[in-house]
Amino acid sequence: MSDTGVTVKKSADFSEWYTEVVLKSGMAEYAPIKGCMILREHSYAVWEKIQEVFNQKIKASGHRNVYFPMFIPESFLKKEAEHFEGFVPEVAWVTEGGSTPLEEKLAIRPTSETIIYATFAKWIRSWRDLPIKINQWCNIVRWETKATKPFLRTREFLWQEGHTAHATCEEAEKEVLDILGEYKNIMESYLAIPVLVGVKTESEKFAGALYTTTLEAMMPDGKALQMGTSHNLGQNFAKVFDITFIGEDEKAHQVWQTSWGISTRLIGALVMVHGDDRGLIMPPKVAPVQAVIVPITYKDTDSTAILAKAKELMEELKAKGIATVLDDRTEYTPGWKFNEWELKGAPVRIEIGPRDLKQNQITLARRDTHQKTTAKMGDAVQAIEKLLEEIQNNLYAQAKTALEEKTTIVQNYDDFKETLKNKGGFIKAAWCGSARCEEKIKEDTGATIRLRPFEKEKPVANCVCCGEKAVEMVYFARSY
Ligand code: 86X
Repeated sequence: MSDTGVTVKKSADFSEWYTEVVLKSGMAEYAPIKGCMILREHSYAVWEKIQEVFNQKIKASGHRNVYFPMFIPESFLKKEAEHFEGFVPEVAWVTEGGSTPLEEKLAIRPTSETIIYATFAKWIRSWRDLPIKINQWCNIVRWETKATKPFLRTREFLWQEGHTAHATCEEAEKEVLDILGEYKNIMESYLAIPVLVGVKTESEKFAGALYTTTLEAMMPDGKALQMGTSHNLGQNFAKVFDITFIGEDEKAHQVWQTSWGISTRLIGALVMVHGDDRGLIMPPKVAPVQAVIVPITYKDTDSTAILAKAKELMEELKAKGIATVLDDRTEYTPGWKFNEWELKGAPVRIEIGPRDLKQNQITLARRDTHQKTTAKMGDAVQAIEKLLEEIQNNLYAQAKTALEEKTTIVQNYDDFKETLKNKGGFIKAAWCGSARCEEKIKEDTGATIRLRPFEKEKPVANCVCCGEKAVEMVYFARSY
């Protein structure tokens, strides 16, 4: 196998396969800084698509984008001492400007609650100033000590963080769920990745929150991946940062807040869930290149007519909003181009060769199933639009089946441990609600409660750990 293609099978060494795919497809490059990565054109385009979709949604519901400084004075972080303690080892600091020590050292934002909420306190005076609904797209730095992995865990990453302040608890509650719904839509309808939604347990939630809602996906190696979170912060930060308003009742109240985020981690999930032994498979709705036209021409033969047809088709497809590339490079053979575009995950390949030309048709190859079909030149656009839709749906359906296959209901602790060891995935089991059992299971098996589902089901048995009466069914898994 050449050094340009993927040399490791997804089923043979999942971790190696992943690294090869992100590097060789042109998504990412290691940076000359430990734990950091370069997002290249092919992944940044996916991020831009996510931004486009999410921006459109949140703006329609009255949110506005802003930008706060990336430097956070130490005293700000210390204001929420309780949550801060646990995060201290992950904070990167700026201590000098030029060669002059700073009077107060500055954190490079690990998240922006403190600087944003200190500002909210200045903006908010009366109920007329509410709600405030802002979002920022930015970079975040967390000095990870665990092993890093492109997209999934790097010391610097890109995300959006939304921050809102409301007059009532109900309004904040609705905001948390509205955003969770938008996240679910992006993950399922665009990235074609099915997710479970629910609430984190007390020990897994963000310490600054009343409760944390989460979206969790299943990776092919049986490990869960948190795809996004939306927190109801209650009045916790309002107390610390003194964010009060005079209500219509002319009395002082503290605001109710939410914060929420998704990150470039989503791109890692997309690679893991959809990729195969030939490389990436891009869901059409986020694919930077949705269709690639490869003219089947060879050296020393006249390709004028084929190229003319190819150009004509490209213009037609572009006019219909289909991201199309005509790969008319002469220095590569058609076969070489096929491999490269498969590696890059272009969902549809369009071939136009001498035979196609003669029959006034095109040959279409699907990236997901490798099926080949032909279409009359006059029906090309319609056929391609239909194919893109089918691929989008098929990728979701496949991922959904994989998620279901990797979800096991267990009744007792022996089955729990057996399943986790042999199969991994989500384990749905009855839980008594105690942190003690949750902790014991984590110690024994490495699995944590990923979420308590919104859709409640009656416990099928007693608590999988202690055997006492269970209060609910929850999802356990080992996770990234
Ligand atoms: C928690 C909470 C929240 C907005 C989100 O999950 C979505 C977007 N923020 C983030 N968190 C921290 O607060 C935190 C704080 C420090 Cl100082 C740190 F070093 C790491 C952190 N990691 C997560």
